[in-house]
Amino acid sequence: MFVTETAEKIKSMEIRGAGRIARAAAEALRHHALETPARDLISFQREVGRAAQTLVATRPTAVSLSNAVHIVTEGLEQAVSYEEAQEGVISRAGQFIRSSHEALGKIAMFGARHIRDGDTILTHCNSEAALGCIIEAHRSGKEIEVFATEVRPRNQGLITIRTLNDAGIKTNFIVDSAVRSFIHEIDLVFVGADAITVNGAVVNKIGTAQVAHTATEARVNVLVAAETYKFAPRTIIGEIIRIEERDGSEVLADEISRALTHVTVRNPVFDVTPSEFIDLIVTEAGVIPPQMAYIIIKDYLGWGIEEFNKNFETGTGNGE
Ligand code: RUB
Repeated sequence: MFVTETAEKIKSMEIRGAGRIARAAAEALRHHALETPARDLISFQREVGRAAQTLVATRPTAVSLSNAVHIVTEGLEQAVSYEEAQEGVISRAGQFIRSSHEALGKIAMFGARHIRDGDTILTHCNSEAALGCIIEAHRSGKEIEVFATEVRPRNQGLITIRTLNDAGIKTNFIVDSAVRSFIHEIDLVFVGADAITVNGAVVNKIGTAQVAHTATEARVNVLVAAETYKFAPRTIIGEIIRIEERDGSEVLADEISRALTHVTVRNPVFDVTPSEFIDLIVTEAGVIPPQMAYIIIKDYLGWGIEEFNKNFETGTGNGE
């Protein structure tokens, strides 16, 4: 079944990166709405609900995933017929995917304006939103150079340097721990985000906080490129973003760690960069200081504290 396959691919990171994960989940729900044998309203709602849960459970940190599922399934419970419910899921999924691509286009345009001719940019991990800005700056004729980190343990930096190379951008590939050594050659840091909390903290690939801290100490601006659906609505009600910790075998081969009986390999794959280490967040709704995260959650995602209060009042949920 397409949903199970997509969920497996997200878990194994064959599909990865917060934006791609979100679009894949929307596509899986669209496909499921068309293919599920459920042909009455109640079973259709149940089937889509189950598929949504399967998808959301795959990677806990990427808020884009739960936001995409929320957007695609919004109104499902209120539908009065099977046809209305099915049509709703299909059209909202299509709309989400289209708007996600449009958002990337706008972010690239806005972000590129912050890159000056002659700039050297450091990026960490592989973010299509961040790379979009860098590539757009290059496309518009600015002479730029990039430093890209390796990104232990899954080496997403390799995807980044291939993309930059294909775009014809001069790129330096460095190990993660070399950031401090090169920071004085850097004019600007550009990274992506898996989640942005109401206080403007950015959750992104492990190591981002170190990069941002190093950059701030060296007076280098840190820009985050993120679609508005990467902002985390539930942080308004105090929910903490869960940091995914993956298997230690991604860091150290089992045959080595098995022999080291006193050693535990820890593998958190994201970290939290506080807002004071971030200068600007480039969204499709505009370039904002991190302190404006609440506005994005409220005005652009369209569900804020009122929705959670409504849920509490009607007893329909624990604020979810
Ligand atoms: C990917 C990562 C990316 C964000 C943003 O981590 O941290 O910076 O997801 O990416 P992983 P994008 O490889 O573990 O999924 O801008 O492409 O959405």
